[in-house]
Amino acid sequence: MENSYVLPGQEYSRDTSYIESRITRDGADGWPVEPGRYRLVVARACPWANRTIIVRRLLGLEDSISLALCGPTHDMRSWTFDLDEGEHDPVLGIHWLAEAYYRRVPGYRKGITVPAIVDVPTGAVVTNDFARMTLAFSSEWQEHHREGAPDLYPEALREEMDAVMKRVYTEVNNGVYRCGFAGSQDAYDDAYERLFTALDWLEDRLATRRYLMGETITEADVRLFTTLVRFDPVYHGHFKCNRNKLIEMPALWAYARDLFTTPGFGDTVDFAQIKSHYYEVHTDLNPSGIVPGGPDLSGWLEPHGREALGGRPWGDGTPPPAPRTEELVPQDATPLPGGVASA
Ligand SMILES: N[C@@H](CCC(=O)N[C@@H](CS)C(=O)NCC(=O)O)C(=O)O
Repeated sequence: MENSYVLPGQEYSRDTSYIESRITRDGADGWPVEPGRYRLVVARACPWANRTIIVRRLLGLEDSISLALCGPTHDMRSWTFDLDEGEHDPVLGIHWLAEAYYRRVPGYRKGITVPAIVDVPTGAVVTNDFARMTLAFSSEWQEHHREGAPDLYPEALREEMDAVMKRVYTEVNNGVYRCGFAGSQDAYDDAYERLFTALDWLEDRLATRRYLMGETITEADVRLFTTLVRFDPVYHGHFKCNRNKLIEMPALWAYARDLFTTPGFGDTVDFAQIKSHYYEVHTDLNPSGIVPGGPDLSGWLEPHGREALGGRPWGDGTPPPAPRTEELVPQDATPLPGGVASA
């Protein structure tokens, strides 16, 4: 189940309390920045985890923070390492992600969620506070960024960016969940209205700006992208976000394709795992567990034409190199050739 609750007749409400310890340069919470010490646990299916995979790649933190991949579906105890040999994570040596949560908080009773960062020496979760994780990758881990890493949270844009990211979070990232898990017709109607009001705002905003904050890629784009890329495969049908598809919003669709073919974005997306997770795990919404065949993904590689808006995607930086072989998305789960971005 999602880390959430919904009572019949009520609006969906996300549980936003987390294990909030921070990994910082000064180690104030007991967890100092230290390359090789931490393991980022994700599922490619999850939009909140997808953010961390993208930001880790854009900043070149692969050598500093290792990656553990849970499979797309669950057993009774939530996420497992069923994709790994022997169904155990090779570094943490555990089958259930829950084990790392229990090492941190015995009997942990809240959602066993991804993304989570685990301290390898103790095997305990340090944080599952996804919103802070990526910003910390930008600020606290700066000394370990690759050469040419972009500035994803530029000082001069922060005030406006925080406001844009807040609206994107409440209305879009979480807005689709509010539609999908609405507990009454009224709650759904309200959620649907809010979601498409925000998508109309974004469609306008992106008609004249190459990226959400203008000229260059920022964390705000990462956050919007992970919802857009799931929109037609899952949110449109499974979550009833169906006023229109993403492909029917010209600016948003071209923007999403632009990012998809940008190194570090599309090459992290596994459409097969995304569909499998939502349609198989949410048995309350889809009791048959049947995963739909569509949509056709070939349109993702159609020319997007967004270069005409100008912009300097990486600012003073450079694109990241291709993903490492062991982190490639399987070819049958992506329209990208070889699972590697083509732009
Ligand atoms: N922890 C964050 C975001 C992470 C999150 O909700 N992840 C989902 C997957 S997309 C999860 O792990 N849910 C628990 C589960 O599926 O068992 C939140 O609850 O807002």
